[in-house]
Amino acid sequence: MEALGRHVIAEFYNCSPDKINDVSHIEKSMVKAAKLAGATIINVTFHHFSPFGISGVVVIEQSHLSIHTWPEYQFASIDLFTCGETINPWISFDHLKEEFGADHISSIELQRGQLHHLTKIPVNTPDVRDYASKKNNQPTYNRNIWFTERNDNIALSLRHSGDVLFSKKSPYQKVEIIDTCAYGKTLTLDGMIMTTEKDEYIYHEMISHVPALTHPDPENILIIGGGDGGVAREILKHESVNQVDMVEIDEVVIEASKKLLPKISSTLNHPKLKIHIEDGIEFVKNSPKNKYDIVIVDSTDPVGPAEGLFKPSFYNDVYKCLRPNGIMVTQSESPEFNTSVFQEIYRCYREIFGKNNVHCYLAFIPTYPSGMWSFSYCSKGSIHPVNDLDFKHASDFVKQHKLRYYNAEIHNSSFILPNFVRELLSDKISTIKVKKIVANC
Ligand code: SPD
Repeated sequence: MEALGRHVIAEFYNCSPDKINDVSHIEKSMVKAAKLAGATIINVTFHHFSPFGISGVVVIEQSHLSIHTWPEYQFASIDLFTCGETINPWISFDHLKEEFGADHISSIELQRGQLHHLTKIPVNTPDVRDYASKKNNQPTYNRNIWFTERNDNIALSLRHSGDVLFSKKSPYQKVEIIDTCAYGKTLTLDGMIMTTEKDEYIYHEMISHVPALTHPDPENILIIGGGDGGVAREILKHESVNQVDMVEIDEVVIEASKKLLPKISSTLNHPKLKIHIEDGIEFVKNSPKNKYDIVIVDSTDPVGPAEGLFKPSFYNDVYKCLRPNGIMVTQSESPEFNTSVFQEIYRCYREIFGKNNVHCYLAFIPTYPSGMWSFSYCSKGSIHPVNDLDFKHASDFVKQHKLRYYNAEIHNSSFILPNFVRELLSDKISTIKVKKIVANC
């Protein structure tokens, strides 16, 4: 041997985009490829980036097998470095070509640590070796698989089991449920976290009870989106509620939640709940005027099917279908993460509902980007979200239903905003200025 190791770097072209964007498939294929080549696996770590791209490495006793994928280019770059003479990299690459549906590959091979340039010195570590070999005679490895939701500058990662529990491409989006180590089962849509078993109550309690406990008699409720069932579950706790219309465009979301998120979807068969599988924009356009006491917009982020739910024409129609003292509450993204959408949407609400009838409130949701999430409370009549809270009634309600985040004190304090959020909502600061502040990288 003239070198310490062989490093084969391979380019995989025209891969199946779905296969090279599936972290579980990639991890399994890479582990098998390493084993087929004769390697002993020490550890694996794989990251799935939202919306696409996977990076990962299989650490083997003889060095490593690593990958980075670009599904949008149908391209994967893979390299295998081995210092073991028995390892055959071509067996690994043949297997991966097949698994990723690549139509061809190209490669180069480098000699690493060419002996001509090296001088060996004696290193005596017999005790350490003996100890290590006694401990490690049964090589095992841990799966270390990560889901990452990111934009250009911020990312949030959750470690998960690697086995996707539910995965379906609906006509609108990719619906998946993964099993995360820290937050339990997690619903993602097109790679964005929608809800997790562990922290879902924060969002669902705050988006539902803030309007329902300030409206004197909420009877007719409209939920736009909300297919996982979390908002319906909370709103149906209010005895005055007679009917809830829930308009979800994507029935696969409902299917996934019913199958795997039983606590969140627990009231999806409730007799007071009517589910409409259709576009919320059209539904609201065609709704009778003055019909609803409360409209809750539980949308996804403003990309894909939810884009239209962030447009003025939709909110004009919501305004019309509210009763004279009706309330609309929406999830209005993160002031920290989605700053321009946040500002834009507030400007729009103010134009429709009037400057003094739009109020922002916040909750802390660990699994949403930045952790700080905003909701907006828009009143068609004169109901005020803090002045009109019946504190005693709210506190009794909290006790009766054993709520876990919402309480009457939080209700009031959630409308007290940090200075930077106040500034974002003040007339003085423009979106352009905000963009400049954050464009330093
Ligand atoms: N970035 C996440 C925004 C998600 C808003 N909707 C969540 C749906 C939970 N019912």
